[in-house]
Amino acid sequence: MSEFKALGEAVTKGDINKAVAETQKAIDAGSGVQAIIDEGLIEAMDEVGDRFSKGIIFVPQMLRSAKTMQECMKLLEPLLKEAEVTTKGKVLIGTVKGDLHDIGKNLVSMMMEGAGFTVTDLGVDVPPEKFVQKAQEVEPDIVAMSALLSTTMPAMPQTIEALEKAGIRDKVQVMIGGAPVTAKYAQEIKADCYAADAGSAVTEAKKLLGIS
Ligand code: B12
Repeated sequence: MSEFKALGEAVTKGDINKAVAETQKAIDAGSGVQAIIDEGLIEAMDEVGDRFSKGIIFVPQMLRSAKTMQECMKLLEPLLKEAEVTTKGKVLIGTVKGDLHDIGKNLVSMMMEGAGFTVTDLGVDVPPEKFVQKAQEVEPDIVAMSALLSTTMPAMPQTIEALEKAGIRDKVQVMIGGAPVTAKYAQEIKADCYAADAGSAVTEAKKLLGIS
């Protein structure tokens, strides 16, 4: 975390003002947006998760760090979107039922938009029927689901089943991700694709749609 040590520390402490100032400093210094996100913000959030697991911090502190990261992302979002403008395809994305984690999902959303996809974001705690209803409405090429809790992962196959029942499963590609999700799990639940992070989500989305 060397280059972004001060930023990382501000995020882990939940010091919004300091973290936003450090993000701006990094942008002004010409650091790459991706590096700021990966080596500054995400590394810090991993540290936060680790401290939470060990019982050093609790939900309020975790929430404060999440809010801090979100405020930093507001500065980075326009830079991520600068890249491309043409529509590569339509993506419908949401965090599955019961799950309120949205930072990773938002990052995937932003990267997809930055890469030229048109993204419809359903937000968090999205039940299978809402995915289905919106998919019928916007006719996406890809339905993307995020889950951060092992207890909410089963909502992914439930959503796939709901798409099947509605007769639209074969009209969309299903992509899944989130910290506890794996490629093996994607295979098990017959999703079309898994990606470990927002960058590879874009690469995989392009592969799925046959775009280079
Ligand atoms: C911030 C946070 C919270 C915040 C969320 C705020 C928000 N607006 O999102 C709050 C405080 C609300 C929270 C609550 C809880 N949390 Co929490 N939380 C975290 C924490 C620290 C960081 C998550 C994060 O934002 N990471 C940064 C982002 C950028 O990474 P990411 O989400 O993994 O996303 C990347 C990839 O996974 C991938 N990706 C993500 N989504 C998708 C989707 C697609 C389609 C693709 C392709 C890729 C992809 O790309 C992203 C970018 O590269 C994690 C620890 C961790 N390191 O993951 C725990 C963690 C996820 N939480 C955990 C727990 C237990 C909880 C609570 C149950 C705590 C409690 N007792 O109340 C509640 C559950 C609330 C609920 N119903 O959802 C556990 C989950 C354990 C498990 N495996 O089930 C973790 C792992 C902490 C821990 N080590 O114990 N949490």
